[in-house]
Amino acid sequence: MTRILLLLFLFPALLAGQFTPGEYAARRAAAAAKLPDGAVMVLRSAPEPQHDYLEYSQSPAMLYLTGIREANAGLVLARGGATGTVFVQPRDPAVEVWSGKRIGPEGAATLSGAPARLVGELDRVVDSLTRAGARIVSDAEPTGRRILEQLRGRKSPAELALIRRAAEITVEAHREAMRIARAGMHEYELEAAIEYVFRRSGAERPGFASIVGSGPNSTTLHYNANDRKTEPGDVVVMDVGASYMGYSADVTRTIPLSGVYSPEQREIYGIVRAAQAAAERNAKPGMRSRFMLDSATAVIAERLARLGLIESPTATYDSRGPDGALRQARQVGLFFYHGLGHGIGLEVHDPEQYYDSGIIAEGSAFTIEPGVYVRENLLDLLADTPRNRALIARLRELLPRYRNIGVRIEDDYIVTSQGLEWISRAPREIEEIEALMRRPTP
Ligand SMILES: [Mn+2]
Repeated sequence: MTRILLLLFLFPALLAGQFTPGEYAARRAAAAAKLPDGAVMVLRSAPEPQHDYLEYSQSPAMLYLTGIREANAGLVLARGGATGTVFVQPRDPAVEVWSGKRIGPEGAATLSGAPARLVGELDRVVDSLTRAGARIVSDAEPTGRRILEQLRGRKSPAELALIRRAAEITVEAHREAMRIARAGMHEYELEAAIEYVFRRSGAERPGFASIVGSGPNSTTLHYNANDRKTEPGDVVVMDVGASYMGYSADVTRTIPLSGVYSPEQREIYGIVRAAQAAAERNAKPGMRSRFMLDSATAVIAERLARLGLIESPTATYDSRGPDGALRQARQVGLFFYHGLGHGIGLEVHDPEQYYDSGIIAEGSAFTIEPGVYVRENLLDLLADTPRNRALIARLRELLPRYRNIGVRIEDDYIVTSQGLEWISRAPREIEEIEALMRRPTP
């Protein structure tokens, strides 16, 4: 196995075949076994783009169970129905002049390991199944979605190899961004450099809209306008991921545009990195996934309290809910306000087996991504109550020092029989990043 994987990395082109027909057949058999009595799973490919000549992207469910990347395709899978049947468009030399070669039923059968028919017959097949009393289950409804989530939450070795390659490409893109970044660049210049490396390396596209947020934008979680001109003294959060053969990585680095972190940026960066390290120590196979979040949050709370940005690690404040009512919320949540991580795979937020089991296990692929964000409008978010007044006074004094520093560090991990493996080895320690950004002065 090791030797096969090694070959795959030496010759990434070999990955082009992606999965064997046997693997697709095994996935369908596993899905069929989970179907309730009398149910038949019917999948249809993602609809074609509404506008002409846009890129087509297959639905993850179809891709997972058949490998078919064409539009106008389908799958019918009955409980106990062996391999299922795939449906595709006919070969058509006249149309193929315009839109490229179709695989046709023969190619679809070879690819998926299932008997293949023409997609024109799909509706008739579904009608007759319905008439015979079958309950049709699609991937859009809870039963079908649930079955696919359970299967997709545990990745095969072949899937992990693709995720590993997506992460490697993303790491190279981060290195390139670190090499070229300088104050005065627009965010989109970094975005372009990153996505150039993706495509040049064989990734088909970014797995999600690239986030390149500098200065105040570093504190906005899903900022992706990427059109601000950077300034000296800014940090820039780059949250990006290549999609390789359909599998997406998701890696974030936060770097100083001037090439050197300011003392305040170092303090915040150190907190986030320490939180990530704590979560990593608690991310061993067999451990409760909850420990990752708890340990990271504890580190952030303790160190923010030391900086004085919160009153104590466990301190709370009056938080006004959408209904206007006040409730107690943890002060640490004013600075760390998103989840710690998620599964990665065919979707950048992919199903993950620990969502159900609560336990980290072999076959997992997930991120760990703590962050601390000091928003310039933080005080506007605090209700003016007697309880909050001391906190507001404290923040009014401290915020200017830390304002507009948003730091997120996100890495990708897989769990194999060897244990947890960090697969997104882009520079992430302060010294490593500053060293890569150091340029000879002209
Ligand atoms: Mn993420």
